[in-house]
Amino acid sequence: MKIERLTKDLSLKRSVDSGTEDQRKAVQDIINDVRKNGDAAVSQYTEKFDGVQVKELLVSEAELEAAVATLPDQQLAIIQEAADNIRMFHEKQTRNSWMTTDETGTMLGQKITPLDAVGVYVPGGTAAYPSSVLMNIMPAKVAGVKRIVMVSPPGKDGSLSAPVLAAAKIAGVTEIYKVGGAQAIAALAYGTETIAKVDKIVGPGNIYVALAKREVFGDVAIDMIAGPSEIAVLADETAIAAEVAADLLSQAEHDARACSVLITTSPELAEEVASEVEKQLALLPRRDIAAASIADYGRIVVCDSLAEAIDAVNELAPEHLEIITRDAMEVMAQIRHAGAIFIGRFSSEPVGDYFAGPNHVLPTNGTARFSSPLNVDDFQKKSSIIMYSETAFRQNAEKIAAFARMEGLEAHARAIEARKK
Ligand code: HSO
Ligand code: ZN
Repeated sequence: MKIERLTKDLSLKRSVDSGTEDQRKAVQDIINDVRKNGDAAVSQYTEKFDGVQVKELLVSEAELEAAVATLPDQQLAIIQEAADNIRMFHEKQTRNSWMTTDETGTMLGQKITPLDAVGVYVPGGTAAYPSSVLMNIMPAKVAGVKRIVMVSPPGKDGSLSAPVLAAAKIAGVTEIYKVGGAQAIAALAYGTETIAKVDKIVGPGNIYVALAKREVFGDVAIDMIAGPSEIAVLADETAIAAEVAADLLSQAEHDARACSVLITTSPELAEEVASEVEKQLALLPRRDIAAASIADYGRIVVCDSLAEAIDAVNELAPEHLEIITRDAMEVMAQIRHAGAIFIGRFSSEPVGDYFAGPNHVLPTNGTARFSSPLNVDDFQKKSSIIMYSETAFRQNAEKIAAFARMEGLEAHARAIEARKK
């Protein structure tokens, strides 16, 4: 990994794939076809892209049970314990409806209502992570969403991965369909004979899925579109190089376009981490992916002071930030932009990816400047409640009518005056 001094404008390269014109066109065609031809179009695209004929889109209860039964008890127990931690954390986020009242008897408030139906996309192949299934379904569950629909592309044998199915069941999914790609997004957004439409679609996917989500946005809600994983480690000379290197590589193995950065006040640590990364990289099963990520997006930045390093992190607004320094809590207080902040050497990023409880669906590509981790609020909405008392009405009627006339809206003014007597 190359080591550099911090320059004034730390412009770190990150990867955004916004797709080609051809890809966009292909996605639009698929969506239109599914809207027009429903299940028939879905089956046809599944055969074309996934190379399999699926007779039943819906995963039956028996099929689900059978898949779960193939997992060792120990693995099920780990998924269950992670799910419990995630549930407990997200339960802290729930809001209550509220009402205020004043001396005139007027009541004002906010009513919280969960979304009726949510779709969760789960990618196929090696990116089918049971942890992400938990992270996407559990906040919806805690929010009180009644219908949670999971979709995922079937493998060549027409089945879905057993750990993914187990995680979905543990998280409390209500329906699972074997369909992926843009056709799955279209089915969720507009409905087919078998798949009833949902109100919001969440979950990561390939470029076709991302483009399809963009395309249906407005007809349904969508979550943020996630870019490749990112990790920044902010460390001083108290950090242990082998641990820092291992953490950088943990995200590099996700994707050749993942971005791993060390920002440090210690030139010695910088040297040691650079050589540790090389050493550990050679021993990783996914070394091809990790090596490409480190070569293209990996950086080690040396700063003159901790203050400078903190500024650099805020500028970067990373998805994940580890702070491994003296007085790490005080450093954390000065971080304004990061999706998730991991404090101290025992808070290695995979602790949060799998188990601690906070969500691992986080803002990437600098969007931590204005976005938050996936959370319970993403699955609820608010209605305002207004119950004006007669006293308040009579006190304010003239002002309200006058305001309406300021806007030239006479019917508004008369609606108020109709009740004045
Ligand atoms: N670090 C990834 C989430 C993940 N890690 C899933 C392992 N499995 C993006 O935040
Ligand atoms: Zn990860």
